[in-house]
Amino acid sequence: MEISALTRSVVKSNHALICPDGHVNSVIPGWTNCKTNVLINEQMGAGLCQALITMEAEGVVSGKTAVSQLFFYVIEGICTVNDTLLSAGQFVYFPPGENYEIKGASAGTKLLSFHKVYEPLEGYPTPKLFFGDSAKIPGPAFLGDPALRLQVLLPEDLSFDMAVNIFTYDPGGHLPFVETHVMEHGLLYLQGQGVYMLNHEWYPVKKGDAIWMAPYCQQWFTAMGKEPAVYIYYKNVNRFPSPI
Ligand code: UGY
Ligand code: MN
Repeated sequence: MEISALTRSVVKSNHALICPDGHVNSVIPGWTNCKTNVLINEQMGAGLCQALITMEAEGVVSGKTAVSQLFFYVIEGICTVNDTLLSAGQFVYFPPGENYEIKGASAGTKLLSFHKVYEPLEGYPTPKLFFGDSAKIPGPAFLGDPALRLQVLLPEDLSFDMAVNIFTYDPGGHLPFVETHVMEHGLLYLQGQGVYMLNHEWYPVKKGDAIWMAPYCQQWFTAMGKEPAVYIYYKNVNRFPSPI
């Protein structure tokens, strides 16, 4: 018998692991006939919001961005975003002040969203709405290790203050060193499993798990099992992190 009092999920001051067994839905105005799990947000001390949306028949996710930019990635299924058909692996970026409408989804379609308040940069235009396809984005070896491949989904352009990347690790592949950095991460496992070290604590992780890493949360990962481990993650970038 499953013990319902046990979970792998933890919420700590500088990191969190949120596993599917703990998901509780939120009602979001304008997001109807869908299940929305807000996995990470400012309430836990984060500088981003990350949500998982599961569409039901007749599901609609619509609204207008205000101060935040909004990124949607199709994990599985199909849907129409502002009249453009998207399927698994495809994504869309909405800058602040943009109307969005997602509908026509097959029941069970899963979307991941990242939301971040946009920080303008003098001399650089606010990015424009655009669509992309992770299948068309190259995944070069990370820091010279062919067991690790990194795909960068958003343009590497100073207009953007956030990055969204997909990291693929062959079984046994691991980060080359313990990262200690000011940038924050929100992350979702798309495939496989492994062990994450967060602030010197060790967590078995797998497909469906979400992780929040606050600035300076120390981090290291190794993939386990018979298939590559794949996660998609957010990172704040391109802005000076202290007042000037
Ligand atoms: O981009 C990154 O900082 C990345 N290497 N971090 C991570 O995967 N935890
Ligand atoms: Mn990192």
